[in-house]
Amino acid sequence: MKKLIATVTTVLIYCTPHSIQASDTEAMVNVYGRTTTSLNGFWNALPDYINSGHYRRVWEEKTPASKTDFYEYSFDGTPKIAVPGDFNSQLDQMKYSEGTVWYKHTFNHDADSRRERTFLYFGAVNYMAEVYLNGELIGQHEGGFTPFQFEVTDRLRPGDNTLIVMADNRRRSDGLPGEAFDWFGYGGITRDVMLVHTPGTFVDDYFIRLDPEGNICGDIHLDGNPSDVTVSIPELRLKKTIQAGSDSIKFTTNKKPQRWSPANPKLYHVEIICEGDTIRDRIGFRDIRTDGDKILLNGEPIFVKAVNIHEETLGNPARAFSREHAIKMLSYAKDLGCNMVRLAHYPHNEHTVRLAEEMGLMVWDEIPVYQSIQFTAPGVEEKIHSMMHEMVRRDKNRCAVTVWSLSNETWPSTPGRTDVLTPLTGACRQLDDTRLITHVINTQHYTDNVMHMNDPLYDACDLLCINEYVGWYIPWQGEPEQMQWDLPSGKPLFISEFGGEAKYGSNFGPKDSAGYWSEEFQADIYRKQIRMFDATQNLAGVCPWILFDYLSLGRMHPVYQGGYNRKGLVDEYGKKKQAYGIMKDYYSRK
Ligand code: GCB
Repeated sequence: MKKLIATVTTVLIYCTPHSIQASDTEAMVNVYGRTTTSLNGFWNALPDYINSGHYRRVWEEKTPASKTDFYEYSFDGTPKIAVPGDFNSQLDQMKYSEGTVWYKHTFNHDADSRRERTFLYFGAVNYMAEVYLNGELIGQHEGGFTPFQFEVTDRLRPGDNTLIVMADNRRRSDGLPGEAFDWFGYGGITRDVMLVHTPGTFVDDYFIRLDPEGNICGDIHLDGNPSDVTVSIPELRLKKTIQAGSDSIKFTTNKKPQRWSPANPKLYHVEIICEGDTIRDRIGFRDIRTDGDKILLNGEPIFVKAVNIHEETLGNPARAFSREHAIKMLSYAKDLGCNMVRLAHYPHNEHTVRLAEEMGLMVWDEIPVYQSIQFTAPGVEEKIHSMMHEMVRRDKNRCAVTVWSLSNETWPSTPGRTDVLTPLTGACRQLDDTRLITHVINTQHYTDNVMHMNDPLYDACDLLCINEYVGWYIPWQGEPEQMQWDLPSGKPLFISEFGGEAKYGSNFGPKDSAGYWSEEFQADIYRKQIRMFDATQNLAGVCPWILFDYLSLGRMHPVYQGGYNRKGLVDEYGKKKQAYGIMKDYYSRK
């Protein structure tokens, strides 16, 4: 039985290449392929504006026993809000607040239907979570965008069980992200919650992929006792049994599958069986690598046509969490002509990643190591590693994920930055050497129409990513087609962000002035950027910032922004701006 209380801050694991290990709270992979009981639904929500819930010990749910007793909290009479779902969009009084909400949910556990072991799984809680089951703390988790679990086999009782969960989304100087970030930090239990039922020994993790020769190979990890394991892919007539040895199993084959690509997003049904446990998944196979300044997908050069996306719903701002939300968002990316989505700036929900894979969109997965991180503060490096582990663990079987992005816009002048992020890159490569690994950088100097890119972190990257915003944050210094690039040689150049703001339909002032947020001004930035792209030799891909306008309260212009970052090609209701058509034309001819 595992130790139940652990925080991500206390666990740092460095694996040998492709060996699989987990911290106590790291979730088993592919929960959607397992026997589960959903705990989604409407939960009581008790806002705690001044964080007094710990002092009052709200998880004890005391009620007066005598005439002189009283307790200054109660879950009775609180509103019920949807889980999954952020609290900001559901509780008027929390609309723009960062703080704590205590959730309560009672569920019936039917002892007869139990398998041998049960885990309580959260897809994500933003940002700090504390979980109490039947009045006792069973664990904590820090980090708003990755799953975690606790084994509750011996803690569940037949009949009613009560869960109380603290979700605290206050920004923290030692958090990931840190104190400043340009999106809205929706708090709460933002992704699926479920009980996962397993036998005593079960497959908790696997990584099935291609070896360098293009044959299927894999690693499988068991939680429990050693057991024989059978892997089968019926369509390929592959059935391989590996004899029980230890809890970590490796296998190789001589099967060469069809390759997944945006044009042919082929997935195979895969079954992994160990004593008493069968897990099913749909897995694709592809090869992504760089060759000099080219990106090769399955051996062929590919121009990456990407778009940035935040995980926010259209129409009514809230954290997106469902397959239905993903269908809406990704359909725009497909219509735009994209072959990749950059899921900025944190791991998005698993439905989105799986759907992108089915739709033929490569995925860029990123951890929220964003701008002002306190790399030398106690525990921060460990948190960064844990988050990287949690992201890689969840998504490594999604072949559509072709890029692990380990930071966005950090600066060499920040103490510890390069010393922390360089070994992080090595640790990620050790876990998974089948993808491109990068950091997104904006430390360039643009002078006399020359873009100088020389950050020490580029040495660790497979891609030379740059967020450049010429035409918006910095004016053009010459004709776009005459722009020169001064960059480290031998790696692909990828423009990971560019763009500018426009309010849909804005018709307020001169169209050639940035200060009126006109669609025309934004469109002109795109036209010029495209002239520059066309003249940039060996450009490997581009990624506009951003597909949709999104909530970001630092965007304070009352007329044009109203709390929204307006760099979307599409507004927050789904209406396409002029720049959308310009980008779509560019992608259709690339
Ligand atoms: C950036 C950041 C992105 C911002 C964007 C902007 O460079 O990476 O998160 O939101 O600029 O709109 O300024």
